[in-house]
Amino acid sequence: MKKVITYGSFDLFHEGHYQLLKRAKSLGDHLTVGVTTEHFDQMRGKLNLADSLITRIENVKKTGFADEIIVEDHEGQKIEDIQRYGIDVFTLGSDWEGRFDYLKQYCEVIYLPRTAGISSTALREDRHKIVRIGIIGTGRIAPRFFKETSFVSGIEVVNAYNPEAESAKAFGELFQVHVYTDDFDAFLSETDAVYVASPNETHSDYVRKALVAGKHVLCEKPMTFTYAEAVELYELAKKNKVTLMEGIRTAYIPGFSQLLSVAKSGVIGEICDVNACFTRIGTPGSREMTDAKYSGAFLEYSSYTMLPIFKLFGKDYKKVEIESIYGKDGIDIFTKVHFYYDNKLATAESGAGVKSEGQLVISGTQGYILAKSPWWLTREFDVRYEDPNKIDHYETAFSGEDGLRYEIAEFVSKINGTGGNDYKLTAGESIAMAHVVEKFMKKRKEYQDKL
Ligand code: C2G
Repeated sequence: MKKVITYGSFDLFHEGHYQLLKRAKSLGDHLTVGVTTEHFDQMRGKLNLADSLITRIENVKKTGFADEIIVEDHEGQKIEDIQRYGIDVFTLGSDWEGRFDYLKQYCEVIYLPRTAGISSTALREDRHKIVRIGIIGTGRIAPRFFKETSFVSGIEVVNAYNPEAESAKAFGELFQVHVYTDDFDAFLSETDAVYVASPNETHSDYVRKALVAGKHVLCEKPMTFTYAEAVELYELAKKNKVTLMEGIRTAYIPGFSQLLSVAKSGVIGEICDVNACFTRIGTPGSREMTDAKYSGAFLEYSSYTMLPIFKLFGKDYKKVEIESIYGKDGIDIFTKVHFYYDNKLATAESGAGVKSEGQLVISGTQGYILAKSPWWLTREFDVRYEDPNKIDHYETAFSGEDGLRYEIAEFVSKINGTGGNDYKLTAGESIAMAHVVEKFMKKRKEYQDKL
């Protein structure tokens, strides 16, 4: 019996997939089809799958060509499968020509002609029109955002807005988009969504204006400085039926989701303490080092450090204490936030003029999780135990440099209603963070008023 194997995502199942499976089947007597998991697809850069794994498997099954369907979930699995199932022929469409020649030492490799004129990507784009996004603020992060959008299907940067003419001009020339400097309404009218990356104190006004105009909003953290305003903005988004998402990147990174799942799985016993630290000594004169009113250690980095705490312990802490070390003009160069829960403790530490070990430690009754810097761009972490010789190491693929593409992909999925439940960063968690921000601002202002 001649055994054939092929693989694919088979998202939005189409004629190209059907023809491929038909031809694959005709290469032998028995066809095994490997359908990829979402996690595996994410790792290989396919971020916006529309159909669930079950739907994709069902669609392959319906063709009647597959004698066996398996799930592909990791790199290197193809070699394992070929040996395990005694495969004679490995086949894929001609778009993969040459890429799997290394399998020739195990079986025959055949690239079948690809069906012209149809693809899942094109279907996804037909189903959901491309999100036209405008960037508000063309400072440090905007160029990175622009580049990262090109890795996510279904979104395109169409324009930008910055009242500072010089920065606007430079950005426009670099990226060949029109940058508005005064007519905000005209800027908005060309978009479906906006990314707010302007100075912190301007975030909430832009968010409100965009939401009122019915635009989806992705806003850099911190979105607002007060609890009431956070509530107001999420309600406004709900009322206008648009997506509002706070850009706390870590929340959307696959490795971070995995870390949370492992922490909650019970392997470290009951979780008792979370300690998250993020420090960066910025260049002298930069906002985070000098803007005592709207920047500083806490406002720049505590969204990251509070995130694992709220994700693991929830947002209903019993008490919060905030302590800072202040620098020139009363800017906080180091801030520690202590959260007290029922029989659980947590600390969020941020530094903008103090350097420390930027790590995340989650302590439990059986062991602990250690994620080293840069844990906020989670690529790997350890589970450690009393026995120092026993360490379970986890690594997750991470594409790009700054993880922004995962946040953008999540934003697109939410807009298209394909993102599933809102669990990565809920409105409630974002609002709870704004509440802590408000307490911090009050305390820092009291200190500054006495200077
Ligand atoms: N295909 C085709 N004609 C098209 C589109 C796709 O023949 N118009 C083929 C692809 O070449 C592939 C199969 O259909 O052999 C499944 O395609 P995808 O769902 O896009 O999966 P792919 O990303 O190619 O995954 O481990 C996974 C494999 O590497 C392939």
